[in-house]
Amino acid sequence: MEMQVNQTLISLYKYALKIRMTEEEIASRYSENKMRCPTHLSIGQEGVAAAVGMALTKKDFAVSTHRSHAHYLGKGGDLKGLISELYGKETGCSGGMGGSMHLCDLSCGFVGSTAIVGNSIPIGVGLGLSIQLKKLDQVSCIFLGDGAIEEGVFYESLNFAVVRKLPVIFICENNMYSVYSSLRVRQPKGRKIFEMVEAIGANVLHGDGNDTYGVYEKVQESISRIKKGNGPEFLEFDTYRYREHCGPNFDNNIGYRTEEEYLEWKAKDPVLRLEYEIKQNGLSDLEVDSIKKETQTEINDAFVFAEKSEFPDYEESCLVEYK
Ligand SMILES: Cc1ncc(C[n+]2csc(CCOP(=O)(O)OP(=O)(O)O)c2C)c(N)n1
Ligand SMILES: [Mg+2]
Repeated sequence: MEMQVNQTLISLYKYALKIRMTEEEIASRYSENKMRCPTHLSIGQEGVAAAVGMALTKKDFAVSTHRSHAHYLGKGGDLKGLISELYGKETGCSGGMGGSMHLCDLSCGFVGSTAIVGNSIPIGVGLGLSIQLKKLDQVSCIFLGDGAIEEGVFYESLNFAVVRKLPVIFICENNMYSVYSSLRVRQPKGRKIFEMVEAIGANVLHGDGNDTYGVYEKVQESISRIKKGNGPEFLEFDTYRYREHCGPNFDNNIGYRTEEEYLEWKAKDPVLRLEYEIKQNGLSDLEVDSIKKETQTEINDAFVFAEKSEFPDYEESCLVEYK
């Protein structure tokens, strides 16, 4: 009997792999100095972005943070638009004037990302309010990190979303760090983020962010509860970034975290786990290799496109004229 191949698992793998390979390519070309914007990579954290992106529909809204390439691509954001944006070209998703931290693709509901930690949270809640007022069958998704929990605006926005029962899904990627500071020195000992949020009145879930299929199932269940009018949900997923906070390098040598911790997380790699799972599901090595080749071709094309594109018009890009 032919094995039933789980198409969802394959799609999750394709999304996660595309995010991983795109960011590996960015990292390997970064020193060419053609991408001149600060760049926060999600390598190691792809599972959540792939799963949430797949569980959302194109009509659903999403807003994100400084670390947003993965969220943008997971939601279906245009790859050429992303790479051109990093190159500062006019074909970039923000016209080449935003850079890595200001991504946007309205054609798939990715409303925007911003560099100010916590800044996009009230925007996502406002989008939720607009959905409720217009009685639309959509949700608004807010990606945030564990560091954004320390911003006052998080509490105001969450409180409002709870009181108004807004169709908002908060996705908190807990990678345990805010730049070089671990959670231990930033938040009270023993206090779990999701438990604290539950006390504020949202429905909460907590899970392994590197179990992509598990994240997908949790997000789907959550969205269906939100669409019944039950109010916002807050999902916290544990995960880990492999590289430095900002930039393409590794920085475990500078002392804020240990090589052992990094290796422990690497052993739980979300992309490799998906690859293992699809092979268990019946995909051959050859089929997996061809997915990788196709993905690399798409990425190479996007870089060629970006390099060939023009920079934005100087006059137009100078919004303020200094005399
Ligand atoms: C309001 C504000 N404060 C500080 C910063 C500097 N900053 C940029 S990213 C970052 C870390 C945020 O950590 P987290 O939310 O956990 O996201 P992660 O980088 O781990 O993905 C900080 C403090 C900022 N951009 N905005
Ligand atoms: Mg963090």
